[in-house]
Amino acid sequence: MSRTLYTVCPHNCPDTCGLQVNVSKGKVVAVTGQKDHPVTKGFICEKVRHYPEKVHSYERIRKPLKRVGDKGKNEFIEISWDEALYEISTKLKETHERYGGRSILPYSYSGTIGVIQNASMDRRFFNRLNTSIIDRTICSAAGNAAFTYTMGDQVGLDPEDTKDSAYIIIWGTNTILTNIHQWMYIEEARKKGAKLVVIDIERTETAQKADWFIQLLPGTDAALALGLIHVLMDEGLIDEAFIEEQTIGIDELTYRAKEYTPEYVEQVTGIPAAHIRKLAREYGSSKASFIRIGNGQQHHIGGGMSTRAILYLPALTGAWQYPGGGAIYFNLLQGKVDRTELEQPDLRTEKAMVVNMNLLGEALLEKADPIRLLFVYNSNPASVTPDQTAILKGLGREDLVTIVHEQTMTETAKYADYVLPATTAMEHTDLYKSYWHRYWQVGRPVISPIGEALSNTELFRRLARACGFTETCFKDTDEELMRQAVSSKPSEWKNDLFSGRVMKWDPEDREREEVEPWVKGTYSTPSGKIEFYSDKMKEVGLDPLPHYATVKPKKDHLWLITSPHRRGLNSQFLYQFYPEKEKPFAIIHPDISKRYQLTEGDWIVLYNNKGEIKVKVKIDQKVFPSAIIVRGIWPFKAFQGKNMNSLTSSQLSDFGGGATFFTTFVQLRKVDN
Ligand SMILES: Nc1nc2c(c(=O)[nH]1)N[C@H]1C(S)=C(S)[C@@H](COP(=O)(O)OP(=O)(O)OC[C@H]3O[C@@H](n4cnc5c(=O)[nH]c(N)nc54)[C@H](O)[C@@H]3O)O[C@H]1N2
Ligand SMILES: Nc1nc2c(c(=O)[nH]1)N[C@H]1C(S)=C(S)[C@@H](COP(=O)(O)OP(=O)(O)OC[C@H]3O[C@@H](n4cnc5c(=O)[nH]c(N)nc54)[C@H](O)[C@@H]3O)O[C@H]1N2
Ligand code: SF4
Ligand SMILES: [Mo]
Repeated sequence: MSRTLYTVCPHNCPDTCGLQVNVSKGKVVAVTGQKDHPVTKGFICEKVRHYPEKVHSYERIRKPLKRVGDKGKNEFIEISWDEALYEISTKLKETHERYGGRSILPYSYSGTIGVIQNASMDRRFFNRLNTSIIDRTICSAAGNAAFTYTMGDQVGLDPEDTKDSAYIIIWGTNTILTNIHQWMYIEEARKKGAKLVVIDIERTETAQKADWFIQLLPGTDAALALGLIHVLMDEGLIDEAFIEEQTIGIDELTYRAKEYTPEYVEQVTGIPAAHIRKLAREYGSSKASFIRIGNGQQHHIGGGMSTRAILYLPALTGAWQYPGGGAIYFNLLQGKVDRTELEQPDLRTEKAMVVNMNLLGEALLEKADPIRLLFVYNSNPASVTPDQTAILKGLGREDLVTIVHEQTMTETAKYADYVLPATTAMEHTDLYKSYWHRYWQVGRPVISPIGEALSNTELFRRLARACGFTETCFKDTDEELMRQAVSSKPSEWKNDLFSGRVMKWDPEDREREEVEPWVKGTYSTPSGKIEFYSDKMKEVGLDPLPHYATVKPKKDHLWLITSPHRRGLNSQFLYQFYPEKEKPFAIIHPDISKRYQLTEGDWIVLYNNKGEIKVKVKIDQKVFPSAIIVRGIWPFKAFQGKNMNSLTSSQLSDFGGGATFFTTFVQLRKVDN
């Protein structure tokens, strides 16, 4: 007999699904979608249906481990938690005393995006130690900055409204893979007659299902958006009243957009001018038009400007005013978490040194003011961060103390001095809030921790005690932390939430104007309006208007696009369940296979000034001829002791300090097996 329990998917995925978990004899035996969750509706992705194997995998770390072999060699002995806490707290205190808090770098990101396990007790702990902090730029920093400059915040539609959208553009996202429930709303809208356009460099699973697939050259989205703006203006397809009331800078924008004629944009993007005109006309003549802005167009050097230019489209047509009209990128504004109480920034008494997380390799190799202790949790930087060779070199430093809190022996954990066992969402408590839909939910453990695993909050509570921190905030329980995260919300709403209900924020529209600023037309930009022209950008030395900046591969160089894999979730899952069947491969266009005399199944080496990697070839028309696609962030055993992030660019985006994984260029040569 199994019991049916409920919790929430913790992964960095917009859908934040409610999960139905069957538990028998203390083990998770099946995971499916929660049927009465208004967005999940009983359906989840294939990855998480594999949770029983993931949670109970023999690969789970069960006890604290201490390194006995060389760094990176995966040689450890088991120690007790008492020993681990004593030794680690001693190292933290010693490092702090000798070199100052700035020599300690905590590195965490999105292993779980649950509110308290992602950021609460850990932040308090590191604030108290005055450590350095990371700038959290690896995912959407450039796009977020574009939203802030343009609309004042990360605003967006309620995805439930997109079932009423009349014209839909999926722009640089592979929605069927990366946001499956958005796809379900789009299907509903299409049944009611909506047209779907997909703009991508690859004819992806999502593109194949579109009414119209528009393929463009990588990194040219800003030019396309400006071309559409040009046509919308030229043909009077803009909403003058909305622009007058809710925006500033239309004259400057008009002047800028003049340069982007469809003929010029054709040369840049490879999209025929007639198609650019047609797209603008269709988009502009539909009121409730919706753009799902993806991260693919953003993970480029021009990612800030391209996101900003795309975001102008619903402001020009006034689409925001209509149910199902507008855009969604990362919906971060809705139902804010009370962060100050959770993270206690006042515990910090010194200004923190900030390290851009995309430049971790550089930071670890910095000699002048070195990082002496690295504390990794909730992330796998050796695998997911660009400039992998530098990171591995940094992690190999004999004088660096590395502590990793993890569920399994990741590429990062192999380099640790101490590896501490971490619980999964099945074993700990958390409060969940999506960055796409508007529902909140509490997840409580459905099984006991595997081995001696501890949650993030419990680890930092215990470390605080071991360090002798006496502030009462280090004693807060998970229940207290969750309540602090929503302290400003009404009690009846909270009572329902903590009793286990799936709760929408906000059913009574208490925050509507703030979450949907177009309702009243007041934005949190300096002018209070949508800023087509931004003085703030000018002040910091940026172009106050959007533009397209050329990035072209040199002769014989090809774009390398390492987009997400269906069976992976960033560095998790891939290779775990089908290690024999599942191998990475490089998808190339027939033009490239001809040029290099390659046939399907041949081996090639991809190389650039950062390194080289051997990979098997697949030939497919669906790729842009000048791009190679290798999907997924693979464990190193799938290649030769590294993965594609040993080739990806560590240059930062035009603004926001963002990652530019997809503006990577490689050359290729054929090799024997
Ligand atoms: N080449 C390339 N690289 C990329 C990307 C790409 O498209 N291409 N995408 C980038 C993007 S968008 C992102 S967001 C980043 C994501 O990078 P990460 O945030 O590092 O992503 P994950 O691999 O999901 O999670 C990291 C680790 O967290 C651990 N973990 C899970 N839950 C917990 C927990 O409760 N406690 C602790 N202590 N650990 C836990 C998991 O076991 C996993 O090893 O990767 C980036 N890297
Ligand atoms: N299955 C699965 N789901 C995931 C993840 C995963 O690893 N696996 N990761 C999660 C995370 S952290 C994130 S941030 C999201 C990301 O999910 P999305 O927002 O979908 O972004 P990406 O998948 O990075 O890229 C989407 C598409 O952009 C295309 N692309 C690349 N360059 C360009 C370009 O220059 N222009 C245009 N128009 N398109 C381009 C790629 O071909 C790809 O199809 O997905 C989340 N969901
Ligand atoms: S990974 Fe995404 S789609 Fe899959 S169960 Fe989790 S939230 Fe849902
Ligand atoms: Mo991400």
